[in-house]
Amino acid sequence: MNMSNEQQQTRARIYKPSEEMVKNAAVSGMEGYLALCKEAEDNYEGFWARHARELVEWKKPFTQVLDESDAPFFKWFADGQLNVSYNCLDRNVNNGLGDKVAIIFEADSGEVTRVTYKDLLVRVSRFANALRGMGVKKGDRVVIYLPMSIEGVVAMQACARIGATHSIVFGGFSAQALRDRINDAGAVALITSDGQHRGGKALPLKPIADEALAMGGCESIRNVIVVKRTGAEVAMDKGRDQWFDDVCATQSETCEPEWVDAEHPLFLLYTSGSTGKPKGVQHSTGGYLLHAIMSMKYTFDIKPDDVFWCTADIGWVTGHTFITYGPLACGTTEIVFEGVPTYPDAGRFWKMIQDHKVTVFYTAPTAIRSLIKAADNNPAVHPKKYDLSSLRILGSVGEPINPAAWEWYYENVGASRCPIVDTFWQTETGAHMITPMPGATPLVPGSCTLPFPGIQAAVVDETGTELPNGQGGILVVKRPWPSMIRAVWGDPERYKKSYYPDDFKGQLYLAGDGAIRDKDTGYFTITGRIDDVLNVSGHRMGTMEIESALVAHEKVAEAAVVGRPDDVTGEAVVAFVVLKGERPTGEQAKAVIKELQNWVGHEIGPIAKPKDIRFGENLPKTRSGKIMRRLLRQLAKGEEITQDTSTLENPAILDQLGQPLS
Ligand code: 6R9
Repeated sequence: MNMSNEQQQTRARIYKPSEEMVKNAAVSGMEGYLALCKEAEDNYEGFWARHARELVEWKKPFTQVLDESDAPFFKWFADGQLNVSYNCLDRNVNNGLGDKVAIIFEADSGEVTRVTYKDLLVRVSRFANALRGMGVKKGDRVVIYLPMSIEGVVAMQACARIGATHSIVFGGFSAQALRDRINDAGAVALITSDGQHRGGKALPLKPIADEALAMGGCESIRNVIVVKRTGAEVAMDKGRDQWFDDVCATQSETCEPEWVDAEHPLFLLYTSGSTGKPKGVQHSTGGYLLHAIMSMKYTFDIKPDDVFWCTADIGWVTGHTFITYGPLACGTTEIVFEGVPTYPDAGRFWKMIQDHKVTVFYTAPTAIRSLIKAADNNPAVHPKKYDLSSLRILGSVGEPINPAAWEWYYENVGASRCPIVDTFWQTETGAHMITPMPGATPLVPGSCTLPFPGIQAAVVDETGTELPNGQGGILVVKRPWPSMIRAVWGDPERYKKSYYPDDFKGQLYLAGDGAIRDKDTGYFTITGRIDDVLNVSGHRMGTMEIESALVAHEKVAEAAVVGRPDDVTGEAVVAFVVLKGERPTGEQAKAVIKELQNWVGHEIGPIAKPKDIRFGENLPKTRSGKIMRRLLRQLAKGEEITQDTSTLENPAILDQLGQPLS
């Protein structure tokens, strides 16, 4: 399949890092990047071991590096002992950073609270002691169902401090989802809050937790700890439920960390969305921490004076690695934001960058696209209206970023001087896998460029044979890496099947995404989940390619494309489109459909023309902003939606999108 015109045009547009960036960055120039890659190639274990010794503080140093004896269940640094909370807090306090601000918390209301490293260590120690006092011990699972808050970070760190394995359930998930995760993990304690503030509204949380606990299957829970946030009246079960502040009040300010083996499970995180019941992705302690730190150092080039802001929720892996662990382990000052990007208006992100002098900003393409739309409609919330001169690096994560959004982000947020690191990674990978290095990699919009040093990514065919550049295929990783998933909780077979399938003789990690490498540069472009690849009349194309073409049209704000079985062509392309203006109906809608069909035909080729285009005011998204393609596929086929839509942000739009016009 040919590339869209948009991609072809932008291919020629290459953005080189500035001289200053090259000079000062941790990975300096392509020579710096290639030297690290070569170090890893020449001595794979030595490369990771060197970083593990330099960047992590060990209680007991490791002597083993990679253990492949039980492949594909890999172990890293197995005889080493450490504590993640010690590395994130005590280490910084001991190094003279006690009075440095660790967290700048901005509430939904705009209220700002600053917490120093010293304060944070005290808060974590107190809560860790409280958990210990309740009998929570090393290896126990603790479910955390909290909004974005200082206590959310404290709870995670406190679990890490005592060796309990946390499992965060995103605060937007339903009682059923919470119940299923508590049940699967066999958690002994639940940490939640009375409610949460979002967009000026106070929403309940404890009542949902109560509903989950009442469903049956949560009998393992002995203690429920409740953070007071909204002040809403909530039911407290005597003997089971206690207020967070009360349990912390009487505790000592110091807490001896539990020293755990490097392979000890730091956390479980259930992957949302796709088929079947959610998978509890199990992460290690040592390897995970190492790559969280390396990603901060190399991808974000983090420096002592940086103010880092990752806009993700702690309920997602991005919030784990780039809020709770990576930044703190590097002694960084970071922003933790409770609210939403559109409240009190869609200039919130830009205002916060201005107010807190954010230097490194990390967000998702879906947020960028919605803010483009908002800025188009209301010039007052355009990023150019704010002083964003503190910024030096921008990041993108969660889905492929289409070149048009990339360009807008680059020009309007980064003032054409901040490199954009388009970071490809997954819940299962723990940290960055394919990403530019800001002081080294020439950028091409829409491409996540080259593997993180040490990561051996490749594009293969169905038999696992590596494909030449220019040929699209399946994205795999050839060697185990320290921060990789260790297990699917309680289901070793599922781990093997999902990530080390027999098709590849159990030798290659299957990411589940398609990718293509550029003929000349070897740069990776992610073409979308493998299940999103369409085959129309024998032509393969990524849904992303068509989406990218649609979004490049001046009228289109956002688009999602899925396949629908078709008698003649095998599959037909169905596009769900959000326009920048009003949602059209009747004759007007038909005219826009024609226009967009012709546009896509013109951009990619007639084969890619959507057969059916539906308009909505939005797309069905999870609260983390991921488009729910399963639902779209059902809508495209005209099927009734029977599945649970409780994780949807706005279920009402399903009705709009269900109506075919063409
Ligand atoms: C970190 C995170 C993982 C899936 C992944 C891929 C998509 C993430 C991307 C990207 C293209 C990027 N994805 N980052 N696709 N370019 N920079 O998002 O984890 O929630 O597990 O999602 O997201 O499809 O397989 P997770």
